[in-house]
Amino acid sequence: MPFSFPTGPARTAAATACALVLTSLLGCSNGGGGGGGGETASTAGPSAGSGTRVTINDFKFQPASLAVSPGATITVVNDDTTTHTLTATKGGAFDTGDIDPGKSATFTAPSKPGDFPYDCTIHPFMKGTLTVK
Ligand SMILES: [Cu+2]
Repeated sequence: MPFSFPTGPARTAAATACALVLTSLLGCSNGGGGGGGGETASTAGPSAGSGTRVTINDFKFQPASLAVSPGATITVVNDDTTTHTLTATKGGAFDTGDIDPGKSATFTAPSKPGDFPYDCTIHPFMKGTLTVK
């Protein structure tokens, strides 16, 4: 019995301190997380959307020039009626391999900044440039 008396208030104080710490932690993580999340979302937003997508149509890469972040995943959609590839012209930096009509493929952008010209190995006149920045 005598033990519960000192422990009670001590506990309450501890709980209050905990609650305060939790509140400030939550406040911190909410602010930081919100800001960070916003930045991540705004970076990933365009990346996940049209920004990291190349569509092949009428023997053309669209857009022909694309700027992405290092290591970004790029989706290549073959909207044409024949098989195409999207292949880096130097160093084998990336290569989707054959993409059948109506299919899509993904590749990973190089991790170092620079301009990476690419073409279609089946139709070498098809050209584009991937800029990593
Ligand atoms: Cu082609």
